[in-house]
Amino acid sequence: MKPVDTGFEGLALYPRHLDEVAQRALAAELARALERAPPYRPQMPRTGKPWSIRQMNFGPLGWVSRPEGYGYASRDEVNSAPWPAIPAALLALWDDVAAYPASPECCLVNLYEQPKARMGLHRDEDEAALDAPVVSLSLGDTCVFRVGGFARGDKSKSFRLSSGDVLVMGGSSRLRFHGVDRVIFGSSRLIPGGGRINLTLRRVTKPA
Ligand code: MD3
Ligand code: FE
Repeated sequence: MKPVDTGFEGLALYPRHLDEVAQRALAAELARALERAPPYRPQMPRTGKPWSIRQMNFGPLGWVSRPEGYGYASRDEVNSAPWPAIPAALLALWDDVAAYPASPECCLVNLYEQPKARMGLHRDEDEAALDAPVVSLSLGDTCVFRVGGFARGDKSKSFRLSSGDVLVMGGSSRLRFHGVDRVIFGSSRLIPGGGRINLTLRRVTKPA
């Protein structure tokens, strides 16, 4: 399917890229994986303030936020284990839409489990491979997310991301500010108990 025009060069939205059956299968696989590798609540650098979402990672590198700072780590220090492998369905999704000659190294799992859960305006800029796009899949409740410019105060535009939607942020949009303003709780029945799961795939290191 062709992406819809977002009005931002390099920012492509694929509505319902995953159908209901694929969404259910992936949600079930994630539930099993997250039972063995429990998500944790990240903390803000310096202040240690807890985030409103919980996170987990799949893949050789995981993105972490700790009082000591944030960045990529090769192990899960909270669960004292390597991060689990990226599910095959997500590697296939990357191959479908990323148009990049190497695999993703990180799949960050963001869990929006309560009505107050949000993600403040930020840029994804901890990766050396800034030529690779960021590929993001939404599951469960719809969210309102915001894409801005290259400085914090630039004008922004908001979009809805619903279950099965895939967003590709590449080219000149790779370093735009973005965030999740709110989740519309109860808008989907995919996840038992409600909420939203975001899976964000990233290439971190430059391919050899
Ligand atoms: C637009 N996650 O994990 S995905 C993140 O839905 C993150 O949980 C959000 O931002 C979430 O870093 C938003 C959509 C997204 C991701 C990256 C972008 C939109 C973007 C980069 C540039 C522009
Ligand atoms: Fe982000």
